[in-house]
Amino acid sequence: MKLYQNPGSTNARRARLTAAVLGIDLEEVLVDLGKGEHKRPEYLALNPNGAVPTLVDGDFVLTESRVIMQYLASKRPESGLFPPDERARFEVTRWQFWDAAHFSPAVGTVFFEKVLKRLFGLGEPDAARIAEGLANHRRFMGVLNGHLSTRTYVVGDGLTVADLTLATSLMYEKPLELPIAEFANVRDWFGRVTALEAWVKTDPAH
Ligand SMILES: N[C@@H](CCC(=O)N[C@@H](CS)C(=O)NCC(=O)O)C(=O)O
Repeated sequence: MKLYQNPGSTNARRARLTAAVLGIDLEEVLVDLGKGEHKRPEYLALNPNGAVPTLVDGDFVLTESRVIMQYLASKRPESGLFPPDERARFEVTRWQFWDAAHFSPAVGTVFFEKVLKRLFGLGEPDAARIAEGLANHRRFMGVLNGHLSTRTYVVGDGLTVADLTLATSLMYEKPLELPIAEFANVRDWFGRVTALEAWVKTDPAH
């Protein structure tokens, strides 16, 4: 299987991290976002959104990081990363949707203002937007922290793609100065995910 990816991308990391946990060797194809390779016609033919990641498995092309995670985990059902139990699968999907709709965009606002604007010369960070992103982030961290008050992992008793999805949204916690320490249950859970060998292996700085 081929994965079109960029190591600095959170969405690409979701796929790479899942593959690494599962011990699946992906043929990784670097898409240089700085050079605009994701907007070239040959790439747009695979992924019309012009974004990474894209998974190609034979004649099957799959975009959207969170469903790529489910697809990869389905290749190794015994891993439990996408659990066979129907309710557990819906729970996992619910948290992945929650991440895509709420958790990740709040962090994304802060990431855009603090990192991407500087990187691509898009002007000065907007303090009001940062404050708004952080306020939303704190609100959603409270939700996750409450959920984790009685759990080790987000769904069921073991690691699933829900954990990998949500933890990846926090991967830039240090440069963004995210207030993880204020949310003890999230902090402890995040510590468990970041202790995984696969997490270290897929760190952009690795
Ligand atoms: N919903 C998509 C989002 C993909 C996405 O936005 N990827 C970013 C990198 S994290 C990207 O390629 N951005 C380039 C662009 O949109 O121009 C997914 O989850 O795969």
